[in-house]
Amino acid sequence: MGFRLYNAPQSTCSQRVRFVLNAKKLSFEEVKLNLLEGDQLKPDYLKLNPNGVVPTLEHDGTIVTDSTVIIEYLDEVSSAENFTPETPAARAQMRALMHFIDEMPAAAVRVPTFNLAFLPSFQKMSRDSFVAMAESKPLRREFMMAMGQTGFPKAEMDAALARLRRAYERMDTEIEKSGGPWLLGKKITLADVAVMPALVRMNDLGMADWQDLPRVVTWFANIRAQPAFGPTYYSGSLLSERFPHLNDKAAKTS
Ligand SMILES: N[C@@H](CCC(=O)N[C@@H](CS)C(=O)NCC(=O)O)C(=O)O
Repeated sequence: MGFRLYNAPQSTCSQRVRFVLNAKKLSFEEVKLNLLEGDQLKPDYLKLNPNGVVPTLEHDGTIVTDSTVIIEYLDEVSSAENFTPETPAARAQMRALMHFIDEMPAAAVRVPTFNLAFLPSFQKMSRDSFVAMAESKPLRREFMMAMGQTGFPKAEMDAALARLRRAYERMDTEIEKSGGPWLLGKKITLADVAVMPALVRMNDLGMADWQDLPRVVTWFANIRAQPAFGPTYYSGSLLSERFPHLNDKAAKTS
């Protein structure tokens, strides 16, 4: 089996896929795209992924897009280190959580990410180049225009942080209900993998707002201790490594 992953080191969606590939010990060719330079919007890449985003997986000629779809695909084609529960009821519960994760923390995390890390690059652009860049994005045009070159306003940043906080509280409730240590109980599932990058990102930004939720604190320590974590977050995968100005911000919580 030949796997080729088009992705970006710091992309949270890419990190989900790298984690599953690494956990399953599937070797893959990694094609790194520079998102700030617009590699994801080049015609050849848009043929693979018309949304103009990473990640995209190529597997023996089959193209799979969207990180949650890709990690489910990988779990279907490789039985090593299974991440999907056995019963239809538990699988439904996992997928429902993955939808919640995509709608809440995975979407909300883009606001602090853009405001704190990417904005300085966008501020250096002329208005015309910024608008042209935003308009060239099939999926994120409106998001980019809403942010503009001054960043999301405080109210929007606060709302995103509140949505993230509600997601940590939901994680806490799920872990309590399942008996933990993972979201669905004793075994790590794709739901844990799906939410992982949002927490890693917020921790990297010095905004790990779950310290009063001990179940989530333990969950975070557990996922970071997984053998697949190190190879997934290889050097250069954290935003603070690429944008050193982030290190001037609040001290890291953990
Ligand atoms: N639902 C998609 C979202 C993919 C996505 O938003 N990718 C971001 C990086 S995490 C991206 O490529 N952004 C490039 C851009 O906004 O131009 C998935 O989960 O794969």
